[in-house]
Amino acid sequence: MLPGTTSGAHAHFTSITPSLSCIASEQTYSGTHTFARAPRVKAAKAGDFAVLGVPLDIATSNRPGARLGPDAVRAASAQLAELKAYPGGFDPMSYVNVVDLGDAWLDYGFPQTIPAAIEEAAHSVVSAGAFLCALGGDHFISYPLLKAHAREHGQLALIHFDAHTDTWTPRIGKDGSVELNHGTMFAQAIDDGLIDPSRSSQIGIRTWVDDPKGMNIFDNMLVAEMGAPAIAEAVKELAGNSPCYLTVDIDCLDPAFAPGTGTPVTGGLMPRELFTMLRKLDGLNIVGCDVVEVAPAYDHGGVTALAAATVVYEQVCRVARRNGAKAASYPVPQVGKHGAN
Ligand SMILES: [Mn+2]
Repeated sequence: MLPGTTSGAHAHFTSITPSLSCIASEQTYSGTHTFARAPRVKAAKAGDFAVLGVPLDIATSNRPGARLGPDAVRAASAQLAELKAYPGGFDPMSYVNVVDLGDAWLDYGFPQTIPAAIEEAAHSVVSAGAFLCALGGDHFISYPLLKAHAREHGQLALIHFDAHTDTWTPRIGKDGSVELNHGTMFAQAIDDGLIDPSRSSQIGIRTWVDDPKGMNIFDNMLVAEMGAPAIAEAVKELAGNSPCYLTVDIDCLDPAFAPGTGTPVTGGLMPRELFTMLRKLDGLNIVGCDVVEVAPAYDHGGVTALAAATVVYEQVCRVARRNGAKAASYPVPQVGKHGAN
């Protein structure tokens, strides 16, 4: 019998609220957009998992459109609020106080003010003791986000899923400012001492950079060769107990799975590989994260936004496990007990 029905020969529907699983109180296809139906708040507090949109796409080298990424990811996340987590079988939102801060306000008329605006918006969250998860936006946003996190935690290990290393040589302006370029900011972050390349990993890479600047590159062929679980173990060993910043460029996935992005590169990760690796990062001291480069105009059926929303949801689940959520699993089917027939 469905919830909300009455028994008997003439069972009829009554009002069905909340939804079937009783996790979200709005239906998957309607309602306002916040991440996974989390409450919209103006400020984060200690212990919150705070989602912040960073709608920037003027640092992109190819197709723009990632400024519309945060809203697409929020819309796609609605269906993740319907059921318990898979795998695990728990409601992560009951173990983690997820809040949605809306989007950072960035002045497109004065682009030189944008890096500091992002850094301050992020630092207000991090310094309050909340865990920040930023929704891009193009990948340049990771540079001011790293600055905000390094102010609280010191030098970070970068855990970086991407088709691109984003360590091409940055140009520095006459006033010392760093160019807004989504392909150079990790080279600058290394030069600034924000990240320790020897502790950092780049996974899924399938573009060439002459100088990897000491980063550990697990390129796409190595993922295929070693397998996702072994890669995750290697990444954890390299990072050790460093504070880690996780950044997921959705173009780490093959364009077949994530067409809605500005600079797709073919021959990429499968979602199954990405999520296997992400789920095996438990135990790392991840202090912040972002998911970037979702450009809905090039998406098909919302698959890219859904993959990005699921990356964020996986981070909520990881924090939930750290907060005591016990992950269940389906029993392994006992094949053969009915005999050869
Ligand atoms: Mn990329």
